[in-house]
Amino acid sequence: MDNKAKSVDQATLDLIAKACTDCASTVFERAENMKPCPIGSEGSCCKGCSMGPCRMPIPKNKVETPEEHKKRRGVCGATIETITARNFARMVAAGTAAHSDHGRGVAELLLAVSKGEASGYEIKDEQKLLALALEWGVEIGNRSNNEIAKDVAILALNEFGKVEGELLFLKRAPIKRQEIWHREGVAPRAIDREVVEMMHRTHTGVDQDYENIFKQVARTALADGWGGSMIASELQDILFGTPTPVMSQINLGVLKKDEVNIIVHGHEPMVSEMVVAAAMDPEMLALAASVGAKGINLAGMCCTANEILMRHGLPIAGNFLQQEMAIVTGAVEAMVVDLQCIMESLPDVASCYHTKIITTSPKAMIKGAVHLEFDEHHALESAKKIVRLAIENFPNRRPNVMIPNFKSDLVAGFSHETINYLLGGMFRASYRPLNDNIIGGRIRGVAGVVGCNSARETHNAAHVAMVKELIKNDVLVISTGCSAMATAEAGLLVPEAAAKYAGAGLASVCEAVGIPPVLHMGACIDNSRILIAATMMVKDGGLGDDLADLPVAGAAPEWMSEKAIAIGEYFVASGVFTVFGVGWPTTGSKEVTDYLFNKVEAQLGGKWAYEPDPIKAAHLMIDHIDAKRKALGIDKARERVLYDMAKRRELE
Ligand code: SF4
Ligand code: MSK
Repeated sequence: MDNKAKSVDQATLDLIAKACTDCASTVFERAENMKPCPIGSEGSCCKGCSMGPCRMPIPKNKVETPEEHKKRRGVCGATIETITARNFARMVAAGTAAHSDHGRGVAELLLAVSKGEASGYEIKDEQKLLALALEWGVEIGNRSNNEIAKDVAILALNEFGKVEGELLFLKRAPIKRQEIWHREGVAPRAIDREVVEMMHRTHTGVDQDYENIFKQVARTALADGWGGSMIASELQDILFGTPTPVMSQINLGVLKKDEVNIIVHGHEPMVSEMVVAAAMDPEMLALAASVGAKGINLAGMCCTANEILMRHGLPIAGNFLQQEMAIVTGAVEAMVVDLQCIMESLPDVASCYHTKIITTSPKAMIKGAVHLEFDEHHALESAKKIVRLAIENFPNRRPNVMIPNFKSDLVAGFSHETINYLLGGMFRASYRPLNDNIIGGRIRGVAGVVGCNSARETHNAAHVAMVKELIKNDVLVISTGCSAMATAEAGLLVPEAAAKYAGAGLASVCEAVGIPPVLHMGACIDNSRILIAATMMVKDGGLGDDLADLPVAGAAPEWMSEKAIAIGEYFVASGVFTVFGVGWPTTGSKEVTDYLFNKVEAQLGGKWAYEPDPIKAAHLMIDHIDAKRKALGIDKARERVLYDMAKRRELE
């Protein structure tokens, strides 16, 4: 691949070139040297037991006869349908486990804080704590915040392994949605239970009816979206504050030549929150000055970046495919990592420079990194150790420093509460104005565009192209994760982007409210906020009585992680049409793929689609939104508004 085709971001391209000069091996180079396995990528390989691995690809260059299809079985007799379903199911189980274990960690921290065992942390959003306590039936009375938080934390931890009942947050969904989950037998019970059952049912010789496997797939994914992820977002807001709109900057140009640069990378804000506090500590600032630095510059990477951006306005250095590029600048003293989406190559890249890679979690160690285990009970001390190590590394910078002069402004922090407030005001906070604008046709619908980057595609290209196409067609975009960062780097996360890129209807609403046409809603874990926002749209009325009735769609055009598949599945199981790009992991079985792309809609109201072309994918979403508008009887309103706009343009 020509270097220019590796990214649409010039800072990344400049650093890919620098990495070549510095002899640093990066993901872009490795992706060229390692082609994806064609059998694995279509889901046709099973390594479920030692009689295999059994590989059963679709015969190339010929149409498979029914007899040939029958012969595509593993040694144990498993059909290709069972095998592709099992592979998909295990991705969902892994993704759900990742998000949910994150959620468990936050609940454990809240419990420790409530008992006074985690100095440095405190309850920052009392209102949210009380609201959740009320929702979960925790007594408030004259009890202290810590007493209430203790009960809330125990209830949250109970969600992972309780012996009876269903997940508490399911009750947040519209009634009709809850009825669908019950009718289909997919309402999750306890989070750990669903993941364990998914792993059990996909063990060799257990569940061998792919449609039955997919019931558990839906239940497991719902345990992520309406369970583990939602617990993480809610409790993080209670502990660290609910995000409100904040201005900041993004891209590798946020690194500073004359300051100690520390990058916090991964997903959990528990570590990064304390690193933020430590970096502002006078003792640390004095130490930085003593080694000749003008200050300490903290920036984020991947979803940790989203967490500290939303709550502190700290800048973002980049998204998933930019993690090695940050080190290639030669200007990063330390990259502090916790969990998820961290490339094992980081210490190797860092060996070409002076950067220290610091792992902090006992769950995620990397050979070649410095391990400074983070102790939540002495959090600030742990964070200071990390910051000190970075400062002491500043004099070791080598001459090969090159910080690209690229950074973009952005506005982030659109939690569900913020959208509610911005649209309706403090005393009549509601989604009514959003619904009215959708019903009236100024806003055609809402799209959640989320997910990763993949080294199999041009970095950021699909995110930016898809989102531009959606907003041009008056679709308001809600974004999280690396997708939000991709569009931020392209300048779409500022209010001025509405006039430049959005259709006339959407632009008029953005201008009136003062919001960008793409709303940054947080990290991957915060996709659960999108579920809440969609639920509020249903509850405010006029757009049907289920999530599946809404003119909304979801997409992950550059997905790569198993977490993305879990997220997509909980969108589908919540009634949302969801389009993925890059590649589709069940193409080995036409029947299973057809089930996910069509048949599942009759059961759950949502369905999957695969379309690697981001413009075509955007139009699949727009067509779906238009079909939902028609079903709601609000398509005429839009036609009228479009006519008015056209007339207005003619006049202009
Ligand atoms: Fe092959 Fe069946 Fe073993 Fe899978 S479980 S590797 S299909 S024998
Ligand atoms: S960080 S899961 S690459 S969005 Fe959440 Fe980005 Fe995907 Fe990781």
